[in-house]
Amino acid sequence: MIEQRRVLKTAIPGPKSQELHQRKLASVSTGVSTGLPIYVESGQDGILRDVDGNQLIDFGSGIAVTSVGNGNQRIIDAVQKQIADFTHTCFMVTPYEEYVEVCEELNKRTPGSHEKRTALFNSGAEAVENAVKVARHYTGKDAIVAFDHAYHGRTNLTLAMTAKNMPYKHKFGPFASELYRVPMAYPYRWPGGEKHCEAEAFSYITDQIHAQIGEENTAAVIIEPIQGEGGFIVPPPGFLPALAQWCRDHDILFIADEVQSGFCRSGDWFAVDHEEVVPDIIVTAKGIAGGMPLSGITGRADIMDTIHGGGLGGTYGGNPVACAAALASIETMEADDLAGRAREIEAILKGRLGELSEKYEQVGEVRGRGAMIAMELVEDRVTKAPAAALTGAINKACHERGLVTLTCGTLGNVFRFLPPLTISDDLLNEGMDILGEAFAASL
Ligand code: PLZ
Repeated sequence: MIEQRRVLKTAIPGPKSQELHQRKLASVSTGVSTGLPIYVESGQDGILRDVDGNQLIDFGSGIAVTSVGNGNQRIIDAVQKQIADFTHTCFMVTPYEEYVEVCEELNKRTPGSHEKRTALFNSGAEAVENAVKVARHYTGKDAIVAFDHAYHGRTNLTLAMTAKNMPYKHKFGPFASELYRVPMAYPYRWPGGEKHCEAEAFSYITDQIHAQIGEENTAAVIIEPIQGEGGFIVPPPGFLPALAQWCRDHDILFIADEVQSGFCRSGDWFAVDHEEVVPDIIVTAKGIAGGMPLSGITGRADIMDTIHGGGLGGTYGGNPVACAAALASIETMEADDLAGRAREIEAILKGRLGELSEKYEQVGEVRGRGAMIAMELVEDRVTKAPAAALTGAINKACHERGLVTLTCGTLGNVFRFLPPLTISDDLLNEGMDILGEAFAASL
């Protein structure tokens, strides 16, 4: 057990971390960079302990993964038992119950009461790729529509769907074809103003698909119901239901990428649940398995079961240890009402960020749902010029004070909060105190 308390024994990063970092620089490709080079020794709930004995408050959850907390006893027990039983057979060679049970859980908990089927993979990007494969196979159409500010992964196909050039796409092309991008319903920056965002975005997007691609050529529209890496952009109420309905009316599949927003993160099991949107296919990963690599696509049975035997799979997809962890995570979320906890976290974070927003004109907007909250920073509220340098400076100042924070946004000016759902109120508030100090020190 790690005491849930911030402890700073050395400067951040400390000498042992610095030494490890020298080894990293000499051994790991420059392509893989680290935001905060403290080398982690152990972690539990709201705390990460580094090799120098510092205890940092975790506002990142390894990018929205450890929602049930590091050091979660249910996960430890389930993983240890599964490792002792067997670690791998390959589900396509000789199957096992844990895989089936995770699929049953996903079919049951994802939106919609219709018959569903699931397939499991390893990473979010791999699952997104498979959702695209299934959509093209089922519809017999090629075009896939993604959005400005979208993030769907780093593989070649998903990079074609990901919006941001640096660092993801730069010089890594050419990218897969038949991927199209349309504007996102981004209330804070909608040209016609926030009030008109929903209606204007909907007609702009559907007109563009009609004119530039053709509904009859469009296999699927894929959207993050709350955009993650792109800046925690929450579309205006009504936008997702209208878009999903339009897709249905035109035999286009509506795919929700809930890799980041899913599994209680947004204050409900899935972010689409807030507006009762039922996707044809939902993509899940990250929070599903408490840190073990696992992802899935869950879709209408009639879609998922058109795929020929052997058409989907992979050596490790639905690995038994990852599945055991997923079952323990889901059990924890249910037993401990982590969706409810995410809503409590939202209230605390939005309260504290509201105070910052009153104090500093640079806080352009506070937005998000559950334990997926962000503030967008601007030079001033009139021009809304993105304040990327300030965002980076505050992030660094938080790190130095023992708070693990993350930024995001296509323009690099969004500060995001993704604490484990098991973090204590005290650590949340202490983290927000640190943020306030870091803000003041960075202006
Ligand atoms: N879809 C919505 O958020 C992963 C990326 C971190 P993988 N987001 C974190 C980085 O810089 O690589 C993500 C996501 C959404 C898909 C993915 C991809 O998931 O498990 O990283 O492949």
